[in-house]
Amino acid sequence: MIPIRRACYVSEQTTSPEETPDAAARPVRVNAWNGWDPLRHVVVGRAAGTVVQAPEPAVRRDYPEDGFPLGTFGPMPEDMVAEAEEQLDNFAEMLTRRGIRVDRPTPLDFNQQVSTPEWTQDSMFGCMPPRDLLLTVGNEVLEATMSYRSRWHEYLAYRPLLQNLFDSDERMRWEAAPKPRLTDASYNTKFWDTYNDLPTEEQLARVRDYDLVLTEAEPLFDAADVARFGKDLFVQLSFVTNRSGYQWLKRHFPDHRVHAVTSTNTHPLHIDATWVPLRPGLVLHCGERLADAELMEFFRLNDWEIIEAVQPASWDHPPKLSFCSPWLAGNMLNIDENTLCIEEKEVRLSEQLSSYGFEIVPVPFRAVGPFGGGLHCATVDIERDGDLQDYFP
Ligand code: ABU
Repeated sequence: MIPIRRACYVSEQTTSPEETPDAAARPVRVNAWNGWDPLRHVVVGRAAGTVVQAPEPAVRRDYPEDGFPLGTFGPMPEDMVAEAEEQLDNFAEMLTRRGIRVDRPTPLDFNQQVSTPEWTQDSMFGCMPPRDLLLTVGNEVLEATMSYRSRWHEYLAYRPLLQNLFDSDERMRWEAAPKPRLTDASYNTKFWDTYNDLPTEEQLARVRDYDLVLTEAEPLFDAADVARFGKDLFVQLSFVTNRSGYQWLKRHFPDHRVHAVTSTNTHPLHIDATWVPLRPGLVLHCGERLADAELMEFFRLNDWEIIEAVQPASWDHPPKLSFCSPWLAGNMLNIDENTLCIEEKEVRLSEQLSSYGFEIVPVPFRAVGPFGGGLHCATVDIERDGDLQDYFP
């Protein structure tokens, strides 16, 4: 039985304006090993320019009632963009007021045709979440391969920022995984013709056996499929991360233990609402998506407590045009190991986590969901205090 009590909310600003340190003046130091050490510097994404992308083999976008029926594409509605931008800006300002340095990407015109010598894609996506694209491990920021053609060029929105990190911190390692070819050989091109009509058990068997839309023609991964717990990195095999992507990560981080994981999620897409690091010894698990037995055993053997997340408030009302599940509720940002930013309507989840001693910062963020994610997706930590530690000795 999950103990529930009233959440302990903290005010969004802990210091008076005169006392608030000038976060932008902080010297740049790239350093982050986990999801809970005290946050000093973060990237917050932008919704402007997001496009419901043109058809491509990796993904099927079909919103007949919301205006983007299968095969059509175009910019997200202006009122939705404005609301999401406002929530992202307010979130960024709140973090700045807490003394955290905040950087933002430089948007591109995502509503344009793009190509490589091997394919042409009628539009980009311009998906908001920087978490999908960038992975900070220690003093390294790694650009993921990505696996949608519509996201192949998205790294360009982050290049000014990465260049600045590189110029400002001489210890920073700037890495990019091999740019994928993304020819038809990278996809099971008939996958979406049948997958959504399969019985749930059959879909789950396909997830377990990792027989999904991506082939193993080349390494593919999104950074948001990696959960960082110090020396241990957990990589979810998903619609956007294949076994070869996991192998690449394992070889790229030889000093880490890199684990491949699956869960009972019929539509696995990023680990950060399924298996969420909270603090040393405590992880949040989306109970509907049973984690593989080996993963559970690994945590339990090391005396970690696994909290089953309560049902999200957004259960009955997934936002219009959103391709995220209601479990986005668990997609939260740690300010430190005692303080969590949680979407303001997720009161039951806030109460649940408050009962474990967390202070909760409620953040209005529902309007951002249709642009690709929640508070964790919308951010990438660049600096957190703390060193590499082994939490599973
Ligand atoms: N990166 C968003 C994950 C959303 C979900 O698991 O439903």
